[in-house]
Amino acid sequence: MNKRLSLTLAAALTAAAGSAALAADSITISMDQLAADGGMTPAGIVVATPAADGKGVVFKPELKGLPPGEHGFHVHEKPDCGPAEKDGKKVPGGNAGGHYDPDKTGRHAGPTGDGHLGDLPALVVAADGTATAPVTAPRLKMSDLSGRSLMIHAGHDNYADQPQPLGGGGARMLCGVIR
Ligand SMILES: [Cu+2]
Ligand SMILES: [Zn+2]
Repeated sequence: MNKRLSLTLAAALTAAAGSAALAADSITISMDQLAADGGMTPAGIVVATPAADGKGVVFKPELKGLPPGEHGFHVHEKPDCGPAEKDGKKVPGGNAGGHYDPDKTGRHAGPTGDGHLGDLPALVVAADGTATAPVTAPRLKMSDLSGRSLMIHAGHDNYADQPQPLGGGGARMLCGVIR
């Protein structure tokens, strides 16, 4: 192989490696609907990518069959969507643990607050039951995501611990492990 050809080849390989690294910047999360008995049914995906301005993470949902309206949307601390047992009953999604809170603030303060880092802007489901509107979390980094889970709650999120704890979202409705 002559020198020029090997240099061209090296440049091509470097370019290929570069585009592979770019593709790896997005994470596709498979979401499951959580049943009361602990069962799980696939409900679509959410794709996480770095925000274009370099600040935060954009979550782009492709989900259907959901109750219309706003739903609490959080990164939870553990990569497990299975049910937990409490007082002899199954709690869907309980194994995901609490909201991702690396600074141990112990406070649910919403996407722009100074509490849980896993507090995302609410997910909006349209009247036809689909969710496609992107959600931008300004304080998160892509490096916060792997090894955690993404959760959508049955109820809304008021970004506070009053009048109900954790924004009042209640039951865990959809969950996906973030690989
Ligand atoms: Cu949650
Ligand atoms: Zn929270």
